[in-house]
Amino acid sequence: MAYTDLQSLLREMLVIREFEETADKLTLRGKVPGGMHNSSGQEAVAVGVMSALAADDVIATTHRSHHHTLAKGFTPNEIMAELFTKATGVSKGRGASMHLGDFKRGHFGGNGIVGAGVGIAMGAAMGIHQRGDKNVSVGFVGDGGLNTGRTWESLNMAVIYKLPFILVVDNNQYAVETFVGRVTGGNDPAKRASGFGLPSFNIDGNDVLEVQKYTAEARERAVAGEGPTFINALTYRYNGHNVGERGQYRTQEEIADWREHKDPIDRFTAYLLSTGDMSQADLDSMKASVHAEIEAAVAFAESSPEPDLSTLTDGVDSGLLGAK
Ligand SMILES: Cc1ncc(C[n+]2csc(CCOP(=O)(O)OP(=O)(O)O)c2C)c(N)n1
Ligand SMILES: [Mg+2]
Repeated sequence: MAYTDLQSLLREMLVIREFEETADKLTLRGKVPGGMHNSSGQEAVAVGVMSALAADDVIATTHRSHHHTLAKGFTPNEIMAELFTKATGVSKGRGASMHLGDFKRGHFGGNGIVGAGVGIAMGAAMGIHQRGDKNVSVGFVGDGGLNTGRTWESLNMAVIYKLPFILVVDNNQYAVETFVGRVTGGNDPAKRASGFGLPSFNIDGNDVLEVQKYTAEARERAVAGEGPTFINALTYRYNGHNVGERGQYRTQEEIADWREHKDPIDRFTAYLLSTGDMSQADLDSMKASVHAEIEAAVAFAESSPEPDLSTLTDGVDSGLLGAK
């Protein structure tokens, strides 16, 4: 089935949700070495941002990066295989869940250092600026990373050099067990950012079209030489911080409220059905094709070979993620 642009946004969010819930179960069964951070609930941030970017724009992300990486156009096969640390994985089985990326496809990696993606993305924006390319670089950070020095040092650099940079806070409201409101002075991220002298917005991160709109406008400003934008996208993480963490620091009522009333996929599905952009039959066939795609990714990962030990140091000297 061919999908319209709007339908494709929904399909990508469904892919992410099913990928994450499947990978979560496989992690509990011991198939994913090192565990993983589930992004269920945060799909609209990833899909909204990425749908407003050009294919050769750059992103750098965090430890919670499957949704960003899938939305950037990487396949469930190569990401699932990486989670299984197989040779066919996007980082050739050497990176696992937190180190997905490929410089050649504009993905400068996830990593385990909270806030580091912002600095990396700002550096990439500096490169784009110096070459005079008409691209943009997006740095993702969590609400926890909103309180690290590097985030603001990077933003300051981006402002003074007018870099083509977008800082996106994937604000799921918790840093492990800590609620954002308890640790964020001023409790208004956009107001804090605006003090650095750039357009700054708090937006609904569970509304995929709102995220797309703000990102598209930020991109337009960036490629026109007008500098960076700060976007704080409010969303919610449904599962524990990482697989196996039970989340006793928040109430079941709070989780149920977000799942039942604010879910980004349910909201967008209802919108598409109500406007006639999609029929129930289209939705059913889309869900079936997503299910088949994720099942195939698991089979691909299961049947892929382990990395060959003799290739262990290949590409290390070049420092490139995904280097041959
Ligand atoms: C510099 C640094 N400090 C602390 C940690 C430990 N740590 C790992 S994830 C995390 C919470 C991050 O929260 P947030 O930025 O909101 O991202 P989320 O997990 O919600 O996606 C912390 C404190 C770390 N990995 N790196
Ligand atoms: Mg968080």
